[in-house]
Amino acid sequence: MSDLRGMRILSEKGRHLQNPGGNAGESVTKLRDLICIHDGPSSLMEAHDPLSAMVAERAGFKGLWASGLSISSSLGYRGANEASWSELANVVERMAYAARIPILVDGDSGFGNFNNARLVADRLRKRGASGICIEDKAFPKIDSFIGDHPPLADIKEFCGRLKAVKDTVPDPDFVLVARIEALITGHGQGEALARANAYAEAGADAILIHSRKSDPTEVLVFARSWQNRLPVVTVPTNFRTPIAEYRAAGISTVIWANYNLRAAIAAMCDICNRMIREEGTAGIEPDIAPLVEFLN
Ligand code: SPV
Ligand code: MG
Repeated sequence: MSDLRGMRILSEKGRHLQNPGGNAGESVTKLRDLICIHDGPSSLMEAHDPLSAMVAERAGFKGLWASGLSISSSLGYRGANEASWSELANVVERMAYAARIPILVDGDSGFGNFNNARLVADRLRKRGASGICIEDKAFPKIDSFIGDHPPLADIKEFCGRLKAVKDTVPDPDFVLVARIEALITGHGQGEALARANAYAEAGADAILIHSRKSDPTEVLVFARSWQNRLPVVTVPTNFRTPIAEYRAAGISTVIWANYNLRAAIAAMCDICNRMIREEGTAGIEPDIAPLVEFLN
């Protein structure tokens, strides 16, 4: 049977899907604390809707990653900027309303040039986000794990996007994470470090370094060379590494980028298959959340 503790707590606390307590305000500082001060690594758990946000919060996660890929998938889009920024903002607002822990939003490449990036960041903040991550690719982006690598954004142009976000979002605690795709695109450590330096100068609060390899070596090498000039965030989507290794390399934050969505897909597939096979629901009833628990 699946673990339904999260769902039970929702009802025990009388928590409603629409939580007027919301996320805006107090939680902004908490994301900065998680990413920038914590002696880490902190964990940000993926959520793609209010329900997954609440489940993650109730399980004990201190912060959320509003994953572009997961939100796109749950809305029926591919991870290729098919969802508009306003569709993303609608989901983020509902998540922020449902959970009190802070949300770092995956802003893809910023939905355009510097002007789009600043507008999206500001609107997301107004709708409950505590920070945004933007990556040094062009718009429209394609997911880093799909197909060939598109060219990296020009460093100066990408710095313009970062500066525009910093200049526009009035809250100094709103966290701007600059995501570097140099390793994913095979440009190597030198390019990644040059970009990290430029993005720090442009005002980023943290650097997200990503890898497509099946082990974390290049991420750990980057983190050790970078020496925490800004906090380093990483996304172990392709590798299973003990947290202690990230800690030893000085990594501040680990993003579990798609685990809630993948868990939900697996559970839904299992239940659908069993209902067809078993021609009834008696067998599955003990394994799913009781109706009353998510109505409360
Ligand atoms: C996402 O969750 O959309 C991400 C992280 O960007 S990853 O899929 O690992 O690139
Ligand atoms: Mg993404």
